[in-house]
Amino acid sequence: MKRSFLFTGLLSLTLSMAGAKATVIPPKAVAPLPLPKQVRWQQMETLAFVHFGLNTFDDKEWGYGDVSPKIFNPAKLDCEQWVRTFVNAGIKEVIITAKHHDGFCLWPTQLTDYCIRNSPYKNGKGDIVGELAAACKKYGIKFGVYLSPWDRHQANYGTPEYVEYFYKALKELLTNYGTISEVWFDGANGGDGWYGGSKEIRKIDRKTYYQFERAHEIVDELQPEAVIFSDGGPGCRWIGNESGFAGATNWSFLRSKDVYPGYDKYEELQYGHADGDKWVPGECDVSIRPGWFYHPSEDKKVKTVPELVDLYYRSVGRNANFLLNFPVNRDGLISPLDSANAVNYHQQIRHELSHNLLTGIRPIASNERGKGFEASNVSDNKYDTYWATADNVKSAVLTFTLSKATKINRLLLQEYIPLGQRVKSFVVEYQFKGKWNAIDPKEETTTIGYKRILRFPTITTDKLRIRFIDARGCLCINNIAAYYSGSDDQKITDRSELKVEGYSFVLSGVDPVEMNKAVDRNKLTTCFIKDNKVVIDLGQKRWVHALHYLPDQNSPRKGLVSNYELSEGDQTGDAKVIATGEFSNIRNNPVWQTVYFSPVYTRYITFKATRMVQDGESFGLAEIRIE
Ligand code: FUL
Repeated sequence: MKRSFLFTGLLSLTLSMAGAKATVIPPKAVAPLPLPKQVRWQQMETLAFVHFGLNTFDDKEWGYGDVSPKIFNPAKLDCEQWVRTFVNAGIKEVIITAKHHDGFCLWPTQLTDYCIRNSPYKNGKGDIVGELAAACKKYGIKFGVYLSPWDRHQANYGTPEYVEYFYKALKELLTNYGTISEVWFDGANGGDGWYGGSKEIRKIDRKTYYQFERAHEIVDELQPEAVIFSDGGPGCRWIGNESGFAGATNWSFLRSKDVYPGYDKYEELQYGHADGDKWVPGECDVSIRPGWFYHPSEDKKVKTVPELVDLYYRSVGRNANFLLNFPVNRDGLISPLDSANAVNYHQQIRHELSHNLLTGIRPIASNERGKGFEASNVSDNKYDTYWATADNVKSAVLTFTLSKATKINRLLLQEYIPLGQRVKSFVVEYQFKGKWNAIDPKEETTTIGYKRILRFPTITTDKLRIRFIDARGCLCINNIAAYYSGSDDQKITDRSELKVEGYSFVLSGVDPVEMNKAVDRNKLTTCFIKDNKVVIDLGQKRWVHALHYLPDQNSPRKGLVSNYELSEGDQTGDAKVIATGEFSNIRNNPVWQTVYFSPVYTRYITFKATRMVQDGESFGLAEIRIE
């Protein structure tokens, strides 16, 4: 609290020093408020993630913790190549998986043998955390670390000793690598692991086991500039999906007592809590490929430029930061298509938002607080000057008159967040043939926050107005810009579709209406099966080599399979197991899951759920294909 007041004080001082002569008292801040470092964090807007480790070489998303470090040998590794890509893609910070759930450490720690010291990479002399930190320094971007609390390797995971180990690792990362700007604590915990060879399921209490208050103290002490990510912050929050988008309504607040890493009602995180007591802005994490780690089978599944552009608008354009993951490949490089698409999407955004059609236009406001807070501040391209209304004026209209009828299809708005997030609802209108019409952004126009960007079908007008309808205090708006993207086409291709057609089949014993939901090409209908297994009957013997499974896509998602067993045969005769495994991370990233197996010539495949994400739920299939 103290810090926020200090910050507001400093700002008004800065304003008067800049000559803006604030003769009128600035609006009072409306809590909750961001710390100055959270404002700086949000101003970065786009960030990179790097997932790299043993999984890269073992073709896994969640390593079990038992694979030898000897397989880790990225022969051409070049962190500068990564960072050059990020710089060219407009990215301001990178976060690396210093330790993922498998426990393997990318820095040469003495705390465990399960680290880069025991890999062939640079004959055990490498330090990828250090190499990346140095590359970031050289190219002027910020650097952050992901340290997984869950550790499937350590024998003492689940005991208090492991927690000490975790904090020692954290201290090493925060002491030896210069300035750390973000620390990522993942909420995932699937329970089972290698755990020093005991290979069992270990359940911990996610609220209390890791004693996260200690993490916060350590970070505050060793790296006071760092923002801490977790489901509940305190610096920034998970956005509740791993698809890279925020809710159109997005508050930067959370009820801090409710949310903890591993929070059950994580879908709320897309929107924030309108009645929250702490400032915890959203961060939208998503991978440029379907998986977080590199898999050769995904070389052709890199997100396209239009898909990345769309995600930018649905993250940065909805008051959140965009954290785009790059699965570094087995050479230790970002693959060419991933780099090209990231750089080209950034160019495209720059192109679409390059020419602000409102620059220098003095809008007319229905209410103005007074000198220093004029409406013209919204189009002066300065962050720290803003238009404010008088205390208690929570609705007002701002009208822009352009010099001639102009094409417009993007509108950008920013609230002056050092004084809080206020706007609850607004409408954008334009004049056409003397009449006011509303634009059609195809999403609700409720919150604004740090930044909101609306896309809408092109209008041609010389008069644009924004009607602010309701707010949590008087209005404080520091920027409004309008653009024409250069094209009227709003089409976005959905590449989450699986292209495989597959063989036709029936699910034996399943009611045909229910079964149809698993094959109807409609992702939103889900077939639920009471048993924990289903027999797929291909009608005749065929050569098959893959099963593709899409989990429930509705909210809340139900019936997700965590571990599976596939067998050939209908299990009435000689069933033979052909594959077993885990759909890692399916809860957070419910994309198509594919199991490839050695080709078999068979009529029946049995798909058995050996473990569900949520015990006791029926087995749900949004879609299924056999290839
Ligand atoms: C998840 C993890 O389980 C994934 O493997 C990945 O690291 C993602 C960013 O967070 O919760």
